[in-house]
Amino acid sequence: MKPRLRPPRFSGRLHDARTATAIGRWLGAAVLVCFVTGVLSHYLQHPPAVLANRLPSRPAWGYRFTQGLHVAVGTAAIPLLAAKLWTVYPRLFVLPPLRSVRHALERLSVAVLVASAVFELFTGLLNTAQWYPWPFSFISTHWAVGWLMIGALVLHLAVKAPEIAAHWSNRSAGTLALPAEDGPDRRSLLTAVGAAVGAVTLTTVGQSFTPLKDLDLLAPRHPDHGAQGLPVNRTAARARVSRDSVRDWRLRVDGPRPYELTLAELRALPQREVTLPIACVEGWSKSARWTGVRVRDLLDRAGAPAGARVRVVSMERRGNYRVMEMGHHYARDPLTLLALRLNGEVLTLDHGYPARIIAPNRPGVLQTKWVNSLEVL
Ligand SMILES: Nc1nc2c(c(=O)[nH]1)N[C@H]1C(S)=C(S)[C@@H](COP(=O)(O)O)O[C@H]1N2
Ligand SMILES: [Mo]
Repeated sequence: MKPRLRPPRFSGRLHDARTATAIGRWLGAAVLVCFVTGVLSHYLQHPPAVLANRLPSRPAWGYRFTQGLHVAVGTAAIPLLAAKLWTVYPRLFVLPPLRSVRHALERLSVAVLVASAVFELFTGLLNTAQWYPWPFSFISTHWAVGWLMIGALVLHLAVKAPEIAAHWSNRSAGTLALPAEDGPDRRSLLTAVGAAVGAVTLTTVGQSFTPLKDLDLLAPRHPDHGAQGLPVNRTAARARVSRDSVRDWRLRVDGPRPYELTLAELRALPQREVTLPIACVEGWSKSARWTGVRVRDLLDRAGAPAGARVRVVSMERRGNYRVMEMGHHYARDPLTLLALRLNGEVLTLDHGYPARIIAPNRPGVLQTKWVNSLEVL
């Protein structure tokens, strides 16, 4: 006689619905925060036509906050997801595997939810390290799978709503029946999960929340590491911009009254100083002091209409961030500069010498370095 394959038996209470709900609440909240901040980030970077000239340039710290939150909460969601999967994995062994059409659909939706959540956290984490060991585009795939994940989550919450309600708190009806001696086990597990979340958060959040920068041991970037006290994402060497190539540099401003300026002429114009952060999409951010000419003043001189959008083109030959566009709220904001100096010194080549854009409430990728021309649209 063949030995019958017997499913493993799970007796501990740490795999029950109350534990799954307790961890699931936090994980669900984290996924929602990541989704909302992710959608925001996407539309700030790739605005559809209706938004292109409507995006607000304030609050100046807006993108720094929402993207810092996106990456911090996404990082914290990794131990939460691991704990949640450990809590529910015995359900992989339910027999029979498919009981009804409804049960089959429910299992399918959970499979989609698990796969998309694992995919989002994995690709997001590797993106913070700028590591892309896959053949697809990170941005469009992370964006599309985010929608898949949120759809599967909504379905999951709807299907599980009665169970979630029954196990929402310790005092919920379903758990009163549990033996009292199981209480401490669950508390230990939840404490351990909380400690793991606290540990990954405290050792990474300093990459953006600079009061905690001294604890930033695990994040790929440290806010203090980089020339002139600011990290560099893409170096001049990688962008193929050299000292030689900027020697005879001139700024061109195209508009109703086009003109050109040498660096000396730009330096002779009224200089403004602003304090604004670079907030990289990959999660690090840092505030700095920038000095330069208001973009608004440069546009006025070219006779640009007040509501016009502006295209900024970099000297960089190739690269996804060579050309950038900004709506009039950014272009007209008195904080938006064509910066020539950073923290009191002339920009280094890596930070965009001879001139770069710095604007409030914008993703770092749109803070164009090595600016060649401004075009009124
Ligand atoms: N021309 C150009 N500008 C660019 C980039 C680029 O690749 N090319 N990278 C951007 C990114 S991703 C960030 S986060 C900021 C970083 O500026 P920093 O290197 O001065 O800190 O510059 C932005 N400006
Ligand atoms: Mo960036």
